[in-house]
Amino acid sequence: MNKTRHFERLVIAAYRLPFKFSKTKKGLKAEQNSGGLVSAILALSENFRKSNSQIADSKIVWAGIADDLPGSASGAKFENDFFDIAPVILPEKLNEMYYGGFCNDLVWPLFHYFTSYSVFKSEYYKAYVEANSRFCDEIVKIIKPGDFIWIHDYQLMLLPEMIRQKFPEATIGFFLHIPFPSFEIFRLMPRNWRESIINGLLGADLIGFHTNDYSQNFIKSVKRTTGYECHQNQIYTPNKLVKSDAFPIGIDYDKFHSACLSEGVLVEKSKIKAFLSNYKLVFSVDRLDYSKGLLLKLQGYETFLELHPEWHGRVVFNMVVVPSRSKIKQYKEMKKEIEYAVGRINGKYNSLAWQPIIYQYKSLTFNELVALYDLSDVGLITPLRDGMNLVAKEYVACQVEHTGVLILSEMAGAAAELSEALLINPVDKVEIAESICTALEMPLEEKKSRIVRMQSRISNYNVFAWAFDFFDQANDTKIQQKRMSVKFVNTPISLQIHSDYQKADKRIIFLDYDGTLVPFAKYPELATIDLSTFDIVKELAKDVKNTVVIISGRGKDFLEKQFEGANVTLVAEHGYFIRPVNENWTATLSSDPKWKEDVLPILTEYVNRCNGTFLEEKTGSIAWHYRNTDADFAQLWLHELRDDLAEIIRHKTDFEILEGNKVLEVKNGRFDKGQAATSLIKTENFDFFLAAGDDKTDEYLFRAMPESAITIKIGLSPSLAKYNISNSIGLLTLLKSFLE
Ligand code: GDG
Repeated sequence: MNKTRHFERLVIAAYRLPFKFSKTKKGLKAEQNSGGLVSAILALSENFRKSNSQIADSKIVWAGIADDLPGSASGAKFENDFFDIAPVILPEKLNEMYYGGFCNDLVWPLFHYFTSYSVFKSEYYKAYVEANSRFCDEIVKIIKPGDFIWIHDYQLMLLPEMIRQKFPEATIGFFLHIPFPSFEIFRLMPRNWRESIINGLLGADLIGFHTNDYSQNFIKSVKRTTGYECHQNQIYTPNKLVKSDAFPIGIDYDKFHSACLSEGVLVEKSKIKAFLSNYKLVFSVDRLDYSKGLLLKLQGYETFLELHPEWHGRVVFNMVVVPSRSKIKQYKEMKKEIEYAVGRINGKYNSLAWQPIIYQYKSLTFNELVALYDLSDVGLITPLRDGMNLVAKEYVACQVEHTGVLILSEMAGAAAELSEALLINPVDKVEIAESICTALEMPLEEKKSRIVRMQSRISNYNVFAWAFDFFDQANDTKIQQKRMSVKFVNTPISLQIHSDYQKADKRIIFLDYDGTLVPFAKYPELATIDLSTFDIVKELAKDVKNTVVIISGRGKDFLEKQFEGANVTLVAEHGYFIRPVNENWTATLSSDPKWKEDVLPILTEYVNRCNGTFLEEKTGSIAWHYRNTDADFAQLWLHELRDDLAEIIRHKTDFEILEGNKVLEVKNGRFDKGQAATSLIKTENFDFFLAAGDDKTDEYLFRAMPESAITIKIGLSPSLAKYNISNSIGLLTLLKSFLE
């Protein structure tokens, strides 16, 4: 698993530090915090020491909040053998609005689909931005080249981009521990909040989720929010490629599995057996949270007792609820309701010899927890939503004798990997009840075969495999970015282009219009050229050594209007019309407009079907624009439209469907930008060729250029062009440099 070293040092940024601090006579004492992330990273740090891992420095740096740190210690550094700690100090009020407010009153419920619990307050959002930027301030103080910055969870979704702004070359990974909801839920956030979250996350090189569903939800939200091009799990932002993928978090399997036979656990097991050896045991441990489905779980167990009286006196449900967010009113009420339900069920079924539920509201020690996992016949894990749920995996790891059965909610991320569990819908009381019965009565052989399969899976993809898989993919993403950026017009390349330009005596420069010289607008007529861009083109065209060609899919009137007063050659409608400097327009072929009678009704039908789309009719073509409609929705119609059009133009060899940036165009005649460019190139003996364009129709142009030409794709997607420039601004900077 451990291969070449990818990074020098691991820097973790997570909301909370892995330690609690307390003052002692000797100074500050640090004690480990509990929780899945802390255990995972602690296990990793031990692994780094033992093995030749991908990270050279075995000491991890951890930036996080230390709310128990005395104010005077602000900015201090704490070190132990495993960690250097960079404490982030937030004023209490800010933390309340940020963590209590935006994180736990909005993001947590919303991302767990509890929309009615979500509170949308602008002061919460302001605090979220402020707190993320304070994290950024601390981190930029400590990061060094070669660091891998790994940011964790929903409290820090703006941080990747904030760090990227200060360190454009940094390697940044982000991992979300909770679900990423469907766009329908995510879009409930005000537009600028959700845009900043998406852009914040896209500052990372790699974004990890527990499941493929969450990753796909995220990509869909990226598409809908930013319109960036996405291919499978790759997102092409204007600056770089970003990857989004599933990395189901694992546990330290061996630690749990081997603990079952440890001295400490054996002691705890004998204590439990002393009281409960006559009963079958059902067990659950959850943080007190509405996402965990605690009340419904109790109702499921109650239904089991109702439907299966034969189990009365023979089974005990050990329900442990771990205190969490206990200051919040909603949580206090939930605790009361749970305790009321436990009391009611016990009251109904208790006898002198038997109590059906043993309820504990507390934290367990590791040994107590493992002993309960090991001894319990049924693990009852029934969250309404859960990013992953480590408890389910830990329960499976502790089945050393293969005698337990896991009942697991299909709403937990873990369900994707633990398919041999009895999967239930957590709101279905009867299904929970029947699954408990099935689990209790399951033959040993079947239990064993289910557990063994799950154990094999989670022991292979354990917490180390999870982390190293993430590091590997982050490294691969960096390599892929570099490969792409080789094509980027960086400073040495632009100096070379500039020098070639200076040396040349007869230059021809082809410039596409939309997306190349001018950014896209909602409607084509709104995308007009601004004065500074016009001046650059006009000045370039003034140089007698230059032939500047504007080569576009636009109609001739529009282009004429935009470039009035500039000595440029105009190519309109993808090469259908050409107007050399000081000459009139000529059509490259004659066309009978009757063809439109066949095509127009079909395209009009799609305008009516697909809200927000519209037609642009030109002399030699008709374009269906779908920029202003939902991208996924339009994709669905596109398939159908292509089919319908293919039917019509099947027998017409001189018809073509052209696909540009959010536009599908039907044209008749074999003409394209490439043919137009070729005819212009032949007119003189040019010794410098430059062509810039942004969409598929420009690929004809690039293909027609001679080998020596400088071809530039605007944007990041794959292209025949030699170079890429992120956006129009970059191209204009290059063109402007020619004038200096
Ligand atoms: C978030 C996501 C995702 C619990 N009680 C005790 C105790 N624990 C330990 C368990 C487990 C961890 O805490 C809980 O992890 P979960 O995954 O179940 O849940 P969240 O805390 O909500 O975690 C979740 C996770 O992040 C990781 O990405 O799986 O979906 O919500 O390790 O063992 N440990 C001890 N005593 C307890 O009483 N010693």
